[in-house]
Amino acid sequence: MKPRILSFLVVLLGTTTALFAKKDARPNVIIIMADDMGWSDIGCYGSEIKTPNLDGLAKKGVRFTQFYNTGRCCPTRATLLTGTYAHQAGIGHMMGSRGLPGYKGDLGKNVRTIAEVMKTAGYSTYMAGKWHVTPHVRPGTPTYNWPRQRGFDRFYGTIHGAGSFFDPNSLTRENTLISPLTDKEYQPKEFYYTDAINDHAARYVKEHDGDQPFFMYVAHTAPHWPMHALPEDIAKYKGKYDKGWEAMRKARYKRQLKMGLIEDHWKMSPKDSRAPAWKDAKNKEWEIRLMEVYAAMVDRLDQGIGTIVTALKESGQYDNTLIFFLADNGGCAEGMGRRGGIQYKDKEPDKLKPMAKDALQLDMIPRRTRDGRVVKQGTEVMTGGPDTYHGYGLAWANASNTPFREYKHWVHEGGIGSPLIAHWPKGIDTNRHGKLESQPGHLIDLMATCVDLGKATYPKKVGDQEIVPLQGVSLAPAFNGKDVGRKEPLFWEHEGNRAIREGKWKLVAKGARGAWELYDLEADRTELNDLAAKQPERAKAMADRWEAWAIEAKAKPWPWGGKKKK
Ligand SMILES: [Ca+2]
Repeated sequence: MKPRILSFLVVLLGTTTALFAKKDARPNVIIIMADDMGWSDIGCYGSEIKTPNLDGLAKKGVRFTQFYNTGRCCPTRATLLTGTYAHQAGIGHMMGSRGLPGYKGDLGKNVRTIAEVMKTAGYSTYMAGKWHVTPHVRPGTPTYNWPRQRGFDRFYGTIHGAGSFFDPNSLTRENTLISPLTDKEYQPKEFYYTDAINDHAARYVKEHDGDQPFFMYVAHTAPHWPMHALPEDIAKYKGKYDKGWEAMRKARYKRQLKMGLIEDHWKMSPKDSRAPAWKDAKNKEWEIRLMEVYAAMVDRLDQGIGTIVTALKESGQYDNTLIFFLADNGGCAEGMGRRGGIQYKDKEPDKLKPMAKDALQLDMIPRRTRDGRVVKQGTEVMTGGPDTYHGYGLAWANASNTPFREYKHWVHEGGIGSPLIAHWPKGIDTNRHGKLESQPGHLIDLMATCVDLGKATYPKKVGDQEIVPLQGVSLAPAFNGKDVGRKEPLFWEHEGNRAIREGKWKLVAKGARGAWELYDLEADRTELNDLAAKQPERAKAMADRWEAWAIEAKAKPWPWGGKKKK
């Protein structure tokens, strides 16, 4: 056959195949993440907070009981986005360089985001919410590491990591910093950031056009401090926390046992000794209000997830969309705004100085509301409104992380344990609906899952740049109860807090100089019975493995003080 005829036939065949090809069968993927939310803070993980939309996804999906984040905002985002450990992506700590390879504070060129990878497989890519993987957040700073330059077709959200929910710091549409008051594209009755994120996510779903699937990353800032919520949501929780944190922990633990989320033989960790007994707590009304507002924030987040789900249903995309829901780190014990007496950020609180409508909000803690009210902290101000700025504190965070120990920053289970709901009508068998999946999973697996389901190719090189190899495994087999085939242990490092998990064994330490503790998580998920002294050989072998990883993954050299004592 003459070459020309052959090529004609090939083209003809190709065209015919394309004409009769079905719509792209690959799923859309939506990753929704909460910020600073404990393992037990949603209904389907034991909470009293009303989260009917998430519970609905869990009922027709699968809940992972041993899913892990990195314990902190920036490293979690870097890991989730790239499928590599945060230090490999240059974000071992927060935004800002520490002058070490793993601690540059700016997302590296040696890693690719899920959006960048999925685009090469023909996906559309959208993002709404918090970015937090670059130090360049102010007007006029370089935008090479903003979402639009890291693979996303559309972006609405904040480049920085925290701010007011009524007037967020570094609010950005596409590549332009904006004021919520003069944003022509979005003028709700009252601006509230959680709603703004969910509304944009729903809008991207509705406006998605074409046969190709989409990947969307919805990165919430709720319920990270400040405790800001809308009055109608706070009202729902009035009086719900009057019995205090111990009662809340006990009730959640009981529900978790009943649901089968935790094993009967896992004892609840003791109340953190730094948290006073509720009967001795000072400022009870003030403390109660903090938790009421926190609950309202989670409630509102859930309401907005309902909006996204409705958008998927109305646009006919619900059945073939995989939705993941998770948290970026455990409940937060930081004492933001909790000192006694009224604290002002503004040096001249008595002079009314409203902020111009079109002025950009660039303060993490605004000095004033837009209409000129000073923002206050301390125990004399009841939290919730735009003129307040508080964290809910250690004692409530202890209850958020029921039944585990520790918090955001640490890599004990309370810091790194996250809910993970996977919901996908087309891809999860009905006999798995509402089931619990106990195979461990980690953020590094989300890129691997997307690559797997999107039939994408994870690159070895982009141009001349070598790309860090994919670290995780696809979680898709686990949706239907199959083994994910993990061959490597899971590793953590944050501020010298260290851990390695190998099968049921976890070796963990607090701080750069803290001693290693060894736990059998099958017997003792709440890390109460340290076996390091009883099994020194196992502890040594795991510690050696962690050290080798730390050097290879650039967790070391680290900036956490002097040399470790031998
Ligand atoms: Ca966080």
